[in-house]
Amino acid sequence: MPGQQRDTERDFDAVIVGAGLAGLYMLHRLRGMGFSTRVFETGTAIGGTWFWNRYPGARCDIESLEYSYQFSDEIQQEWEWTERFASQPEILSYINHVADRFDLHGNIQLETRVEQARFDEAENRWAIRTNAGHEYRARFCIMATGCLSCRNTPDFKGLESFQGESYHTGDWPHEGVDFHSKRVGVIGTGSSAVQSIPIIAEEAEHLTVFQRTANYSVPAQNKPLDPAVQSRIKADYAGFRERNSNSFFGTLGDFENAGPSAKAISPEERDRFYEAAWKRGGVPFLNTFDDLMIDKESNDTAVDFICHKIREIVDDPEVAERLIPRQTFGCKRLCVDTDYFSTFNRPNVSLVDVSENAIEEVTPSGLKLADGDDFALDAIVLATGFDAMTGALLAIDPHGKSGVTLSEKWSEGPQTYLGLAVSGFPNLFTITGPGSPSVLSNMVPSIEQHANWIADCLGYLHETGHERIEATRAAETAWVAHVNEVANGTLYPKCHSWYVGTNVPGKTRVFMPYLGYAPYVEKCNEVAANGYEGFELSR
Ligand code: NA7
Repeated sequence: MPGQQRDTERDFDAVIVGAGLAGLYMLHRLRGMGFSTRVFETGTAIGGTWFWNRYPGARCDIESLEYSYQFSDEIQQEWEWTERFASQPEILSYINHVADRFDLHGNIQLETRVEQARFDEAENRWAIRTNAGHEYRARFCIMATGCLSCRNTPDFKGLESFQGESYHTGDWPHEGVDFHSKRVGVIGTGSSAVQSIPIIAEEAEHLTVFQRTANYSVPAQNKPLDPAVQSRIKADYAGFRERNSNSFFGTLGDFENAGPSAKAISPEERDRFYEAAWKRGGVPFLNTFDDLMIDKESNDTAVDFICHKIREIVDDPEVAERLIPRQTFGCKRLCVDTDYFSTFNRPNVSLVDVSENAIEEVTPSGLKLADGDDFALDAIVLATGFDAMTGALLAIDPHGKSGVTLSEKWSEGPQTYLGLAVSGFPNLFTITGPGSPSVLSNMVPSIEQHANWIADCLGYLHETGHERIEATRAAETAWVAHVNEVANGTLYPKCHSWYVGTNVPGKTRVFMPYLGYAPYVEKCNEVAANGYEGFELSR
């Protein structure tokens, strides 16, 4: 606890794993409370997601004025966003600006991967081992490892034998990649692919897109941020934040609710609302009607609208049919694009369906499909996503009480209390862990809410003379059941997606995020107000 005597280079009140938006703010909070804190970060610099994902076109799909910290009104007021949806370089500059302003760098150890974390029951401390073989100790271990940070690279036969260049969108070279006069293959059609394909297509001699599942995408309608809009929001930033945080997803965006049900109005009127949402752009399209993610028939009306758009945009009817998604709208993360579908009208772009005819192997000169078709390529882009929500946590191999590992505990899917703590793993916290709104909310406010909750909790433990906190098994079981019950009342868990872990072979199918930001925050506040209900506190 603050002020205790110990080896200040190896022994801390708290260790934070990860120096992205979560780790940085957590550090700021704890340091401000007098806790000795060390952040370990694998990367050569801070920024997390926005450090690694530098692929062409990488951009946030939440509006800039919302996707930012609110803990400092000074930063809120002085930082000028230039676009409606900020690009990766702009977000990374913002993160560095915040870290410089609050002088955070001194407590961050870069190029250090945490390889194991073990709870020492006798001492009530975590022993944290890094890739350099060093061991650090801390009363509290806080995972700020990100929900989409553990890359999913399919186990393609022969990948190592490829003579050209290969890249994963989540580990893009800092110096950029020149695709001019290259035959490029992009594998995947999720958000990373949808953002990068139109830009790679402009450079490449030829681009082949290998699509396993066609995805819904709506236009971003990104544009320079109108200074008048920015000033208006800044004039009442607190009110703006408040309105967002009271909403179901913790973000409102530019959006007009057209009513409780897509079925309640005439098809013509409905399409007028969809058309307006399409023109406004962005993920809020999903919220046009309240029942889009609850009622399959209503959902189908959005499907019809978007499929009609795809057929309208794409010239070749056969290509258009291949681009038409077959799954429930929105149950895979909705993509937000700039010119994605129209890119398939370019003469140098082709679309290959690998849903039935899978990629069999990577050869020294390209890709081969199951039916023997092969494609000569100079570069392969793996836009194949992440082992979402649990991958980065499990990679740290946490060992809790009695040496039980997190992978043993989560063999049937993640079990957490509030997505913040795990029974059997005292003094361990997970920022935006599975079972919290996380990826189904605006990540930055969710991060701040978790970091504030954890900081307050640590302050409470200190003041009340407790050294240890652990979620009870009963509270955890009830929470996991509640997360599932809420999700099962919707269409979200209905298809194959990283929300349910089915993108990673062998991963147990469980819906991982919690649906409902505002009710979730209320629950967390209640738990704290009731003396950390559902947790066991001890000396
Ligand atoms: P996603 O959304 O998980 O997309 C990955 C894509 O890669 C998706 O189209 C996958 O098809 C495809 N994929 C994965 N493995 C294979 C194999 N073996 N063969 C062919 N295709 C494959 O990841 P993103 O990086 O685009 O986006 C992640 C999130 O980051 C995004 O939602 C935003 O929140 C930010 P599948 O659909 O599984 O059939």
